[in-house]
Amino acid sequence: PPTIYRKDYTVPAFLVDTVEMGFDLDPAATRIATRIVMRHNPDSASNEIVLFGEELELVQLRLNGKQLKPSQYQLESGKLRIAAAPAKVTLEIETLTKPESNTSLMGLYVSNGNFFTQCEAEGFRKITYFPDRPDVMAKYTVMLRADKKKYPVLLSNGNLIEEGDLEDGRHYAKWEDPFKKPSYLFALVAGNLVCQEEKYTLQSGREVLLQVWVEQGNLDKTQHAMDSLKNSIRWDEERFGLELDLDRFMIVAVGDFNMGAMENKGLNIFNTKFVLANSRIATDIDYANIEAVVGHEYFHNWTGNRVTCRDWFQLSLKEGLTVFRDQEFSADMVGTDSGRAVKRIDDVRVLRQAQFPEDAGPMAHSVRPDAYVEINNFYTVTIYEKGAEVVRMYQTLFGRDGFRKGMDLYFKRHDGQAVACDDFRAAMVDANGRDLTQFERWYSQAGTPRVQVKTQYDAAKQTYELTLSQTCPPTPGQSKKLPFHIPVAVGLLDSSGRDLPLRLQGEAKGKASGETTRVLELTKAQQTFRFVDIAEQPVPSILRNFSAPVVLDIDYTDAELAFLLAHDSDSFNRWEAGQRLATRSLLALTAAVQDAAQAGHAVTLESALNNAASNSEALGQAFALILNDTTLDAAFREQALTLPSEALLAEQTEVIDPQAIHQARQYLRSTLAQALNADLTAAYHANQSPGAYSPDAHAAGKRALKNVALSYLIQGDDATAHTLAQQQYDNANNMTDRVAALTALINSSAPGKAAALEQFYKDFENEALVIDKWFALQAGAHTANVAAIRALLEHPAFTLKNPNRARSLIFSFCNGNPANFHAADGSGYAFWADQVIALNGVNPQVAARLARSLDRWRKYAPALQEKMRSALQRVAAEPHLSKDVLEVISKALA
Ligand code: B3K
Ligand code: ZN
Repeated sequence: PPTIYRKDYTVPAFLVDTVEMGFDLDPAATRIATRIVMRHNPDSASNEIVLFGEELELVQLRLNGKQLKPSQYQLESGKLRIAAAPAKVTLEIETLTKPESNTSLMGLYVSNGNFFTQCEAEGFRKITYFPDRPDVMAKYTVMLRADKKKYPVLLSNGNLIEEGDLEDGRHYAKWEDPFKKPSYLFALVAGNLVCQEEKYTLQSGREVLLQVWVEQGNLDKTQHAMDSLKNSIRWDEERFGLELDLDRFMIVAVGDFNMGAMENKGLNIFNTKFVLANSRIATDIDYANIEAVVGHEYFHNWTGNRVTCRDWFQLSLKEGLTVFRDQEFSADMVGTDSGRAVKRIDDVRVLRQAQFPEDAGPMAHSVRPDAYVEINNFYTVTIYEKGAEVVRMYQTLFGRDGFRKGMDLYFKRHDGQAVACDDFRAAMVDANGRDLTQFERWYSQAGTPRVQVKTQYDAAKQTYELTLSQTCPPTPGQSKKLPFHIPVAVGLLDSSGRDLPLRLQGEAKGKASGETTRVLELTKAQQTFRFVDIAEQPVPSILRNFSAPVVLDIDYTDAELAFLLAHDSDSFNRWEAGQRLATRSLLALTAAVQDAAQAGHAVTLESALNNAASNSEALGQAFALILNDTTLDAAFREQALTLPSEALLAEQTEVIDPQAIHQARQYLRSTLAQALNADLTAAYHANQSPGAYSPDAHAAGKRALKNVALSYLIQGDDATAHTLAQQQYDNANNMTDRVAALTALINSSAPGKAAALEQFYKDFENEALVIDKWFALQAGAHTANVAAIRALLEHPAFTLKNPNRARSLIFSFCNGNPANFHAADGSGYAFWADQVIALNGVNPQVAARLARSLDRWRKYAPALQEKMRSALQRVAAEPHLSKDVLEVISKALA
């Protein structure tokens, strides 16, 4: 398949003014009549019309009223070309599609008997022939016709302007979207659905209609999504002055969906996972995710829809920005400083655990990529999460007000346009009067920069020097990197743990000087910053609030880390200090496990671990201080007590040894559980949240702390812990506690674990999202081996066709259970290859995601590498590979 390059971008030869569509909906064969009014683009030298179309039957093609003969156009490899077209063109196209056999879930498809569409990135071309590219924006009118009994609800973008009955039990609805949009934002929904609706008054006084559409029987699970939508609308008005531009805003939930949700204009389509919630089926994390995703899709209405992308290389223009906006929204919804820090910690965990490895692997790409084979493979953590970090850096550099000025200018200049990442940067720069030429490298260079810190205190001169240097490893296609523009937020703590006022040499007293957190701008390979009037040797707190997406190398003593964990005023770095301390232990323990394995005696392992655990006592004391500090929010304490994940540790070792990492982490967890048993038990009981369930941050934080305590206590695998977990399971009045208890049980030898698992299934058999959890829990269990996962594949409730279900079992195992997935005999890889191949035939996008599980294969020991390579080669040798899977596999093997 061909590679598409950013440098090859050319403007469209024809622009579209209006699109009128008529759908005769039928699952076996849907007929679509489209009228496209186009005119030549004066900026283009070409007069050839290029339309894209895939998996379509072309029934009719008329140009300006005349039917085109096959000799008058060219139809090959997904493109329909009409050469030497006149300046004004009306095309009338009739196509046929088969929605019920569309398992790719792109274009028009059927899910549980209802019709849905997904058009981003290139799904519209599976509906009709069209200039399906985001820089072609047009006004749409859509007529839907279908059987009234089977499909009583007919929805599309914009406003409903007409509806009525037809012959033969059919009916129609006509929708008009008043805003120009690219084809990827087109949507329709038809089916037997019900909605919760509410009238909502905007700050301007205008009234709008809000609806959340679901299948019958799910109306008891829509309130949280509705509340999240209203909060999103209000937040965007308050924080960015952006108002909902439509009279009607709809969210529709669908059970079969490739991604989280989709921001179609006025008709957002959501994975049920990010809509449906009540205390019975959803965990606190589900509630938080729903709020974030509802916010994200709503915020796209301005950042994505009103201003969209010129081409798909600019994807982060809308995604990075919109993720940043949803992160800020979620943080503001909690409201407290500590709540903001907890949200920041969660976001940084994702970045480090998923994006840093991507940046270091075969699929590494910059935030604005230069090339792709399949654009759907580039909806990545780099585009989304690193993109959000890049946007956040503008705010760190310019402040909230400066950032807002930049946003205002961006909309003033580009409303209604399809633009590029450079246009966003230009708006930020022009609104703030700063030169950010070098900052562009965040968009063009892939790879995670490393920043090294050296410090020097001069007691006589009372100066403190920070020398920061930066490097960035090579990535595919980019062997040399130029220095980045890196905002480094720093603070200095005195010996009592208080922040020192900071003044840089050469600065006058007053103004910025005296502040306790300063943002240093590292722009060269190496730079020294000298603070003056520093009366004593301070402890530095660097990269506060994670001010840039970099790896920070700094030599702290254990004592300094414990000091920062106890005192840093920056909650993020306080947490970070604890993580560094724990990582140090865990890496030493991992090495000890490996040494012992080489020596080859079980006895050696015990003693090796005990020796390597020498600093775990200090860690235990530091953790106890946090655990028992009731002035800290429970949510923050939970974050601090959670050890770095196995995936995160893996990235920090030279050669990944998944079993050694797992053993080391389990050993440290057990050691801590033993040392802190009394404190953990006390915290467990002190953080019950009796009474009616509420997903608010305070109550959720208490549950999180209680449940992390339980997860430590179960390490002992004794009767007391078993009883605690069993009682929590039996008495749980919400899914958070139930899942936590079940997780504890299945990772223990508790006598009731099999019964609990069975009961859970019976209790929630009719709740697909809970059955997903049931599969995921088992796939992630410490004891889950390949044979157990293969057995679950045969379970009657399992199907590859539903992405959530496939992810719950297969992805949870391949990505979330490293010690078992990387079994020495290679059985995990054989399983992986089988599933990639099977999914490739069903749903290429989902298959390609799974294909990425072996991205980091070169970082493992030679014996495992060999087995991974042959699994990759087996997939590569399959005939009929989709270009999605082909791109991922060939990059991995390159
Ligand atoms: N923009 C969609 C993603 C579409 C995925 C296409 N494969 C969801 C989002 O980011 O809001
Ligand atoms: Zn998005």
